[in-house]
Amino acid sequence: MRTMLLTDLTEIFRVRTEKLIDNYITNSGIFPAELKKSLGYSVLNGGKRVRPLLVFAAGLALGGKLENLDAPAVAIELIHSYSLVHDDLPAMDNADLRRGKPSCHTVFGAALAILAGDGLQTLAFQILAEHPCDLSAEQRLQMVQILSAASGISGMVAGQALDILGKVDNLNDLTQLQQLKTGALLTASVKLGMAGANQWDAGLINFADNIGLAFQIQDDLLDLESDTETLGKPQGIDAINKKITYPQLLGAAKSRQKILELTQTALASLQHLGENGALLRAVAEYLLQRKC
Ligand code: GRG
Repeated sequence: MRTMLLTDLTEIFRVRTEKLIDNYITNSGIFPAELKKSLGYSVLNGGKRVRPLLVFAAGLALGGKLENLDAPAVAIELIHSYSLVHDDLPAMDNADLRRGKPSCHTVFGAALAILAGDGLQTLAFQILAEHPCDLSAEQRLQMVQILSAASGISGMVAGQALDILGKVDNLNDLTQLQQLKTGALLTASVKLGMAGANQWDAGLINFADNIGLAFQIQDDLLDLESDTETLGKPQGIDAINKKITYPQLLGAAKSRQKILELTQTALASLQHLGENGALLRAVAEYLLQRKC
C-alpha cells in the first residue's frame, strides 16, 4: 500500500513533466527535422525525472502553486538531459547506451548530439523566462540564477571538469567533485521549488545536500553491482574510465552505511514541515529503493 502510494506520486509528476516537455519539443516547429528528432530522442526517453519530482515536492511543501512549478521542473530536466547527452560523447565518458537505448551520438552522430545538448540547455532558460504562468519577473530571475549557478562553471560543469581531469584520489576531493557534478543540480531542484513557492527554507537545502551525496554514492554502487539491462547504461563504466568512486575508497558495506546515514540526516531536516514534508520524505525513500 505504502509502495503503491510512492509509485503513484512519482508517476503523477513524471507524467506531468513529460507532457510539458513533449509540448515544447514534439509539438513545436523546431527546424531542421533531424535536430527535432535528436532533441526528442534525448529527453523523451524514460528518465526517472527525479529532479522535476524534487522541484514539485519542495514547492508544494512550502505552499507553492502547482502551475508555477512546471517551468522549473521542465527546465532542470532539460539541463540534466543535456548533461547526459554530452557526458556520453566519445570525448567524455564514451558511453553507447543511455536510459536503455543507444546514446544520442551513436544514433545522430557527435555533431548533432552536441547541438542537441546545446539546444536543450538554452531551451531550459527560455522556458524559465517565457512559460505562461503567474511567476513574477523576480521569481523567474531567481530561477535563472539558481539554475545557471548549479549547472555552469560554479556547479555541474566544474564537477565534470574535475572528473575529466582525473586527478582526484581521496575522499574529500571526491566529495567536492560529486557535490559539484551531481549534488548541485539536485540541490538546485529544491531551490527552484522554493523560488516557485516564493519561500526560503534552509532545512530543505540541507535535505537536498544530503540526498544529493547519497544519490551519487548509490550511483557508484549500482554501477559496480547491477547489470547493464537494469541500469539502462553500460555497467562498469566507472572502472572502464578509471573513475575513482566511493565503493573503491570506502568499500561497498561502508558506502551502503553512508547512504543510510545521509538519508537519515536528510529526513531529520524535514521535521519542522510535519505533514507538508510527506512528498519530500517519499522522494528520499524512492531514491533509496531505486535500481537504476
Ligand atoms: C559542457 C561539453 C559539456 C559537457 C557537460 C556537465 C556534463 C557535461 C556532464 C555532467 C554530468 C553528469 C552526467 C553527472 C552524473 C549525474 C548522474 C548520477 C546522472 C544520472 O542521473 P539519473 O539517475 O538519470 O537521475 P535518469 O536517466 O533517470 O534521468
